Amino acid sequence: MNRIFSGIQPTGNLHLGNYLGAIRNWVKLQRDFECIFCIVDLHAITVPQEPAALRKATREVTAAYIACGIDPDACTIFNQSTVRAHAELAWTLGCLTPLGWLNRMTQFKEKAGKQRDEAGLGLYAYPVLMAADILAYKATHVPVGEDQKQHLELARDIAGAFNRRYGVEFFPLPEPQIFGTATRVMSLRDGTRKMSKSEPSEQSRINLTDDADAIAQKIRRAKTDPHSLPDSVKGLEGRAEAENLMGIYAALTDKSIEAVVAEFAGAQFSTFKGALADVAVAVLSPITAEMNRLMADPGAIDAVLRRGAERAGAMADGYLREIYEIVGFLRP
Ligand code: AQP
Repeated sequence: MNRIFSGIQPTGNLHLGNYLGAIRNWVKLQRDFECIFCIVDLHAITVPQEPAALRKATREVTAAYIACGIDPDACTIFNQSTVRAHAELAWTLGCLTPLGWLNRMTQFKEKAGKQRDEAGLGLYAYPVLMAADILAYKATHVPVGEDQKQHLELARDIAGAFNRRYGVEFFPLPEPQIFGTATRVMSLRDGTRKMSKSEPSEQSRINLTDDADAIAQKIRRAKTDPHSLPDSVKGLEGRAEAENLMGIYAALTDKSIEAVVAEFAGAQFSTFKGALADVAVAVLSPITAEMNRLMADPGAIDAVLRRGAERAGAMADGYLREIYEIVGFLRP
């Protein structure tokens, strides 16, 4: 059976980008794959997190997975720090990852920015931990957005390096699971930057916990340009905000961008934004309601995570024992 591993960092409120770019696709995958969906809290602390906020976000991401349609009985849902194999395997894999490979990672350069010497070792080693996440379960497929493609390439290289170093065929090389419709959702305040949990402006993103009024208000205030909407897809070129909002509408309604452009050709942004707010509320309201219902019972969320950790731990510990055997660690 092909096996999927994917995860989201509990670094704040999940937003429309996480939903359209990741979770919505995972819901479809659970029909055809054995799925492991993680809340990657070890990754989250590569940048500073307030402990209480981290705990709250971990439950919130779990609730979001379930509210979006991930079945906790059919899939394994757990938080990363509860399965020790992630951190342990990251060390083993880190020992055979050349620094030159890590130096090429663009996400580190973006996140560390000019303060490179201040950035933590964890942020630098983030892609090695991601490789460990995937390889700890011998996952065969990883759904990735555009931004994570480079890290998955590295995970494949690290898997190959392990197999070569020890002369084994232990790790499968994980394949990217690309979605034709995978959407890169951009900020509502700047169509050239991706919608992000850690962006300070609340107005830049639609959170899965936003109510209908907040969604409508954020869309109404979304940045636009002074022109009416184009009558061809080519007319979206150089109009990042129009392209983003129309792309979101297309993703939410499961229509092609061509169909959406045809539907709103020549319309004013105000008309289009009204329609966009309606579909966003229609799609997100049931998710928000279900999330709120789940969040009211943290004990039940913790039970899901505990069950997931047991299942994931059993699988990963078995592989880790084999890996330690291959590496030559004595188990006295
Ligand atoms: N704007 C987006 N459009 C499409 N997909 C997105 N994803 C994130 N933002 C968008 C996808 O969501 C998954 C989980 O991402 P993550 O939380 O692990 O880290 P991230 O990609 O760094 O997300 P954020 O929101 O930008 O978090 P912060 O601000 O903490 O760094 C991934 O599959 C990602 O592609």
